[in-house]
Amino acid sequence: MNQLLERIAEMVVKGRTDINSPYPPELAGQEGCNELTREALEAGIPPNDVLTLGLVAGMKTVGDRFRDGVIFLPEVLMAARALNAGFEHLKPLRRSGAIKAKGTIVIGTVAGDLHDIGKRIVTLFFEGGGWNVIDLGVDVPASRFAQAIEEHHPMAVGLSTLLTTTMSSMESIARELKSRFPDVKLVVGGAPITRKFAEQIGADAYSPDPQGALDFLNRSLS
Ligand code: B1M
Repeated sequence: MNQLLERIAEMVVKGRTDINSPYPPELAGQEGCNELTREALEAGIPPNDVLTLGLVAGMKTVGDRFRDGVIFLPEVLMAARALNAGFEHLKPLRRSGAIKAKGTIVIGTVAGDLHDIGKRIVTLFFEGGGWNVIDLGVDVPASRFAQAIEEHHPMAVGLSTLLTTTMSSMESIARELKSRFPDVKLVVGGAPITRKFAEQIGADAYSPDPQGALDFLNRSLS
Protein backbone atom coordinates (compact mmCIF):
# COMPACT_ATOMS: atom_id res chain seq x y z
CA MET A 1 0.00 0.00 0.00
CA ASN A 2 1.09 3.59 -0.61
CA GLN A 3 3.29 4.83 2.25
CA LEU A 4 1.36 8.07 2.57
CA LEU A 5 -1.87 6.16 3.10
CA GLU A 6 -0.22 3.96 5.71
CA ARG A 7 0.93 7.08 7.54
CA ILE A 8 -2.56 8.59 7.43
CA ALA A 9 -3.99 5.41 8.96
CA GLU A 10 -1.26 5.43 11.59
CA MET A 11 -1.96 9.07 12.49
CA VAL A 12 -5.67 8.32 12.95
CA VAL A 13 -4.75 5.47 15.29
CA LYS A 14 -2.40 7.78 17.19
CA GLY A 15 -4.95 10.61 17.29
CA ARG A 16 -2.59 13.06 15.61
CA THR A 17 -4.59 15.93 14.11
CA ASP A 18 -1.97 18.29 12.69
CA ILE A 19 1.60 19.54 12.95
CA ASN A 20 0.77 22.04 15.72
CA SER A 21 -1.05 19.55 17.93
CA PRO A 22 0.63 18.74 21.27
CA TYR A 23 -0.93 15.23 21.15
CA PRO A 24 0.54 12.66 21.31
CA PRO A 25 3.61 14.24 22.95
CA GLU A 26 6.07 11.81 21.33
CA LEU A 27 5.02 13.04 17.85
CA ALA A 28 5.29 16.77 18.62
CA GLY A 29 6.31 18.71 15.51
CA GLN A 30 5.35 15.91 13.11
CA GLU A 31 2.62 16.11 10.50
CA GLY A 32 -0.82 14.73 11.27
CA CYS A 33 -3.95 13.75 9.36
CA ASN A 34 -4.57 17.31 8.22
CA GLU A 35 -1.27 17.71 6.34
CA LEU A 36 -0.94 14.10 5.19
CA THR A 37 -4.45 13.95 3.71
CA ARG A 38 -3.83 17.20 1.83
CA GLU A 39 -0.49 15.87 0.55
CA ALA A 40 -2.06 12.58 -0.57
CA LEU A 41 -4.72 14.40 -2.57
CA GLU A 42 -2.14 16.80 -4.05
CA ALA A 43 -0.03 13.77 -5.04
CA GLY A 44 -2.97 12.54 -7.10
CA ILE A 45 -3.95 9.57 -4.94
CA PRO A 46 -7.64 8.85 -5.70
CA PRO A 47 -9.86 10.43 -3.00
CA ASN A 48 -11.63 7.12 -2.40
CA ASP A 49 -8.28 5.46 -1.62
CA VAL A 50 -7.37 8.29 0.75
CA LEU A 51 -10.69 7.73 2.48
CA THR A 52 -10.85 3.94 2.61
CA LEU A 53 -7.18 2.87 2.74
CA GLY A 54 -6.06 5.80 4.88
CA LEU A 55 -8.63 7.39 7.19
CA VAL A 56 -11.17 4.56 7.39
CA ALA A 57 -8.49 1.87 7.73
CA GLY A 58 -7.08 3.78 10.71
CA MET A 59 -10.50 4.15 12.32
CA LYS A 60 -11.17 0.43 11.83
CA THR A 61 -8.07 -0.35 13.89
CA VAL A 62 -9.25 2.12 16.53
CA GLY A 63 -12.69 0.48 16.60
CA ASP A 64 -11.25 -3.01 16.96
CA ARG A 65 -8.92 -1.93 19.77
CA PHE A 66 -11.74 -0.11 21.56
CA ARG A 67 -14.02 -3.15 21.29
CA ASP A 68 -11.25 -5.40 22.61
CA GLY A 69 -10.58 -3.10 25.58
CA VAL A 70 -7.03 -2.29 24.38
CA ILE A 71 -7.76 1.45 24.23
CA PHE A 72 -10.38 3.61 25.94
CA LEU A 73 -12.74 6.48 25.21
CA PRO A 74 -10.17 9.33 25.35
CA GLU A 75 -8.06 7.63 22.65
CA VAL A 76 -11.17 7.07 20.51
CA LEU A 77 -12.09 10.74 20.79
CA MET A 78 -8.56 11.83 19.82
CA ALA A 79 -8.67 9.44 16.85
CA ALA A 80 -12.04 10.88 15.82
CA ARG A 81 -10.60 14.40 15.93
CA ALA A 82 -7.69 13.33 13.73
CA LEU A 83 -10.08 11.59 11.35
CA ASN A 84 -12.19 14.75 11.10
CA ALA A 85 -9.11 16.83 10.26
CA GLY A 86 -8.56 14.56 7.25
CA PHE A 87 -12.25 14.52 6.39
CA GLU A 88 -12.29 18.27 5.99
CA HIS A 89 -10.21 17.88 2.80
CA LEU A 90 -12.53 15.21 1.45
CA LYS A 91 -15.85 16.93 2.17
CA PRO A 92 -15.80 19.15 -0.93
CA LEU A 93 -15.02 16.08 -3.04
CA ARG A 94 -17.90 14.17 -1.49
CA ARG A 95 -20.24 17.07 -2.17
CA SER A 96 -19.07 17.26 -5.78
CA GLY A 97 -19.65 13.51 -6.24
CA ALA A 98 -15.95 12.61 -6.65
CA ILE A 99 -16.30 10.42 -3.55
CA LYS A 100 -19.33 8.22 -3.16
CA ALA A 101 -20.64 7.27 0.28
CA LYS A 102 -21.33 3.54 0.76
CA GLY A 103 -24.93 4.46 1.53
CA THR A 104 -27.04 6.39 3.98
CA ILE A 105 -27.92 5.56 7.57
CA VAL A 106 -30.37 7.42 9.79
CA ILE A 107 -29.56 7.37 13.49
CA GLY A 108 -31.12 8.73 16.68
CA THR A 109 -31.62 8.29 20.41
CA VAL A 110 -35.16 7.07 20.97
CA ALA A 111 -38.06 9.16 22.32
CA GLY A 112 -37.83 9.88 26.04
CA ASP A 113 -34.04 9.56 26.15
CA LEU A 114 -31.68 12.56 26.06
CA HIS A 115 -28.35 10.67 26.16
CA ASP A 116 -26.26 11.78 23.22
CA ILE A 117 -22.59 10.94 23.78
CA GLY A 118 -22.57 7.26 22.81
CA LYS A 119 -24.79 7.83 19.78
CA ARG A 120 -22.45 10.58 18.57
CA ILE A 121 -19.51 8.20 18.83
CA VAL A 122 -21.41 5.60 16.82
CA THR A 123 -22.10 8.34 14.25
CA LEU A 124 -18.38 9.12 14.03
CA PHE A 125 -17.62 5.46 13.36
CA PHE A 126 -20.25 5.27 10.63
CA GLU A 127 -18.94 8.44 8.98
CA GLY A 128 -15.39 7.18 9.41
CA GLY A 129 -16.47 3.96 7.72
CA GLY A 130 -17.56 5.86 4.63
CA TRP A 131 -21.30 6.15 5.31
CA ASN A 132 -23.47 9.21 4.91
CA VAL A 133 -25.15 9.69 8.32
CA ILE A 134 -28.34 11.59 9.05
CA ASP A 135 -28.22 12.14 12.81
CA LEU A 136 -31.68 13.02 14.14
CA GLY A 137 -30.37 13.78 17.64
CA VAL A 138 -32.07 12.75 20.87
CA ASP A 139 -35.67 12.15 22.02
CA VAL A 140 -36.66 11.04 18.52
CA PRO A 141 -40.20 9.65 18.03
CA ALA A 142 -41.16 7.01 15.45
CA SER A 143 -42.80 9.65 13.25
CA ARG A 144 -39.50 11.55 12.92
CA PHE A 145 -37.60 8.36 11.99
CA ALA A 146 -40.31 7.54 9.44
CA GLN A 147 -40.12 11.04 7.95
CA ALA A 148 -36.33 10.72 7.63
CA ILE A 149 -36.64 7.32 5.94
CA GLU A 150 -39.07 8.76 3.39
CA GLU A 151 -36.81 11.74 2.80
CA HIS A 152 -33.36 10.08 2.68
CA HIS A 153 -34.06 6.45 1.66
CA PRO A 154 -31.41 4.99 4.02
CA MET A 155 -30.18 1.41 3.88
CA ALA A 156 -30.46 1.23 7.66
CA VAL A 157 -31.70 2.97 10.78
CA GLY A 158 -29.74 2.96 14.03
CA LEU A 159 -31.55 3.27 17.37
CA SER A 160 -29.73 4.05 20.60
CA THR A 161 -30.92 4.16 24.18
CA LEU A 162 -29.23 4.28 27.60
CA LEU A 163 -32.25 4.06 29.89
CA THR A 164 -34.08 0.91 30.88
CA THR A 165 -37.23 3.06 31.01
CA THR A 166 -36.95 3.91 27.29
CA MET A 167 -36.40 0.34 26.10
CA SER A 168 -40.19 0.20 25.57
CA SER A 169 -39.89 3.31 23.42
CA MET A 170 -37.19 1.57 21.36
CA GLU A 171 -39.50 -1.42 21.01
CA SER A 172 -42.49 0.56 19.73
CA ILE A 173 -40.30 2.55 17.31
CA ALA A 174 -38.69 -0.66 16.03
CA ARG A 175 -42.05 -2.36 15.53
CA GLU A 176 -43.55 0.63 13.71
CA LEU A 177 -40.54 1.10 11.43
CA LYS A 178 -40.31 -2.61 10.62
CA SER A 179 -44.00 -2.80 9.72
CA ARG A 180 -43.87 0.33 7.56
CA PHE A 181 -40.38 -0.11 6.05
CA PRO A 182 -39.55 -3.87 6.12
CA ASP A 183 -36.61 -3.45 3.72
CA VAL A 184 -34.78 -0.90 5.87
CA LYS A 185 -32.32 -2.66 8.20
CA LEU A 186 -32.62 -1.88 11.88
CA VAL A 187 -29.56 -1.90 14.11
CA VAL A 188 -29.88 -1.21 17.84
CA GLY A 189 -27.49 -0.58 20.71
CA GLY A 190 -26.91 1.17 24.00
CA ALA A 191 -25.93 0.07 27.49
CA PRO A 192 -29.17 -1.69 28.60
CA ILE A 193 -29.79 -3.43 25.26
CA THR A 194 -29.09 -7.15 24.84
CA ARG A 195 -29.06 -9.41 21.82
CA LYS A 196 -32.15 -11.17 23.15
CA PHE A 197 -34.05 -7.88 23.47
CA ALA A 198 -32.96 -6.86 19.97
CA GLU A 199 -34.33 -10.14 18.59
CA GLN A 200 -37.59 -9.72 20.51
CA ILE A 201 -38.26 -6.29 18.99
CA GLY A 202 -37.46 -7.47 15.47
CA ALA A 203 -34.15 -5.64 14.96
CA ASP A 204 -31.85 -6.98 12.25
CA ALA A 205 -28.72 -6.42 14.33
CA TYR A 206 -27.51 -5.60 17.79
CA SER A 207 -24.07 -4.41 18.77
CA PRO A 208 -22.76 -3.38 22.17
CA ASP A 209 -20.15 -1.19 20.45
CA PRO A 210 -19.84 1.11 17.41
CA GLN A 211 -17.46 -1.13 15.47
CA GLY A 212 -19.87 -4.08 15.59
CA ALA A 213 -22.66 -1.87 14.23
CA LEU A 214 -20.37 -0.62 11.46
CA ASP A 215 -19.30 -4.18 10.61
CA PHE A 216 -22.98 -5.10 10.26
CA LEU A 217 -23.58 -2.22 7.83
CA ASN A 218 -20.57 -3.16 5.75
CA ARG A 219 -21.61 -6.83 5.69
CA SER A 220 -25.12 -5.83 4.60
CA LEU A 221 -23.64 -4.25 1.46
CA SER A 222 -22.19 -7.48 0.16
CO1 B1M B 1 -27.78 9.61 32.58
N1 B1M B 1 -28.10 7.79 33.20
N2 B1M B 1 -29.58 10.11 33.15
N3 B1M B 1 -27.28 11.38 32.02
N4 B1M B 1 -26.03 8.96 32.42
C1 B1M B 1 -27.06 6.82 32.95
C2 B1M B 1 -27.29 6.13 31.61
C3 B1M B 1 -27.21 5.84 34.19
C4 B1M B 1 -26.71 4.42 33.91
C5 B1M B 1 -26.55 6.48 35.42
C6 B1M B 1 -26.75 5.64 36.67
O1 B1M B 1 -27.79 5.67 37.28
N5 B1M B 1 -25.74 4.88 37.05
C7 B1M B 1 -28.77 5.92 34.43
C8 B1M B 1 -29.62 4.91 33.67
C9 B1M B 1 -30.12 3.83 34.59
C10 B1M B 1 -31.01 2.89 33.85
O2 B1M B 1 -31.90 3.27 33.16
N6 B1M B 1 -30.70 1.62 34.02
C11 B1M B 1 -29.06 7.35 34.01
C12 B1M B 1 -30.18 8.09 34.42
C13 B1M B 1 -31.11 7.40 35.42
C14 B1M B 1 -30.44 9.39 33.97
C15 B1M B 1 -31.62 10.30 34.37
C16 B1M B 1 -32.98 9.61 34.45
C17 B1M B 1 -31.23 10.96 35.68
C18 B1M B 1 -32.33 11.82 36.30
O3 B1M B 1 -32.68 12.82 35.73
N7 B1M B 1 -32.82 11.33 37.41
C19 B1M B 1 -31.59 11.36 33.25
C20 B1M B 1 -32.45 10.93 32.06
C21 B1M B 1 -32.69 12.08 31.13
C22 B1M B 1 -33.34 11.56 29.86
O4 B1M B 1 -32.65 11.03 29.02
N8 B1M B 1 -34.64 11.70 29.73
C23 B1M B 1 -30.14 11.33 32.87
C24 B1M B 1 -29.49 12.44 32.34
C25 B1M B 1 -28.15 12.46 31.99
C26 B1M B 1 -27.41 13.71 31.56
C27 B1M B 1 -28.26 14.65 30.68
C28 B1M B 1 -26.98 14.46 32.79
C29 B1M B 1 -26.13 13.10 30.86
C30 B1M B 1 -26.29 12.92 29.33
C31 B1M B 1 -25.56 14.00 28.57
C32 B1M B 1 -25.53 13.72 27.09
O5 B1M B 1 -25.57 12.60 26.63
N9 B1M B 1 -25.46 14.79 26.34
C33 B1M B 1 -26.08 11.72 31.50
C34 B1M B 1 -24.93 10.90 31.49
C35 B1M B 1 -23.67 11.52 30.92
C36 B1M B 1 -24.93 9.57 31.99
C37 B1M B 1 -23.75 8.61 32.18
C38 B1M B 1 -22.97 9.14 33.36
C39 B1M B 1 -22.81 8.45 31.01
C40 B1M B 1 -23.48 8.04 29.71
C41 B1M B 1 -22.44 8.11 28.61
O6 B1M B 1 -22.37 9.08 27.89
N10 B1M B 1 -21.57 7.10 28.54
C42 B1M B 1 -24.48 7.24 32.47
C43 B1M B 1 -23.76 6.39 33.50
C44 B1M B 1 -22.67 5.58 32.86
O7 B1M B 1 -22.80 5.09 31.75
N11 B1M B 1 -21.61 5.40 33.59
C45 B1M B 1 -25.87 7.66 32.75
C46 B1M B 1 -20.41 7.08 27.63
C47 B1M B 1 -20.84 6.56 26.24
C48 B1M B 1 -19.61 6.56 25.32
O8 B1M B 1 -21.27 5.24 26.39
O9 B1M B 1 -23.66 5.89 25.94
O10 B1M B 1 -23.07 3.51 26.65
P1 B1M B 1 -22.72 4.74 25.91
O11 B1M B 1 -22.54 4.38 24.37
C49 B1M B 1 -21.70 3.33 23.97
C50 B1M B 1 -22.40 1.96 23.85
O12 B1M B 1 -23.57 1.85 24.65
C51 B1M B 1 -22.65 1.79 22.38
O13 B1M B 1 -21.58 2.49 21.78
C52 B1M B 1 -21.30 3.67 22.54
C53 B1M B 1 -19.83 4.02 22.40
O14 B1M B 1 -19.03 3.02 22.93
N12 B1M B 1 -23.89 2.30 21.76
C54 B1M B 1 -24.33 1.77 20.60
C55 B1M B 1 -24.70 3.30 22.12
N13 B1M B 1 -25.65 3.45 21.22
C56 B1M B 1 -25.45 2.54 20.26
C57 B1M B 1 -26.14 2.28 19.07
C58 B1M B 1 -25.67 1.26 18.25
C59 B1M B 1 -24.56 0.50 18.61
C60 B1M B 1 -23.86 0.75 19.77
O15 B1M B 1 -26.24 0.95 17.08
C61 B1M B 1 -27.19 1.83 16.54
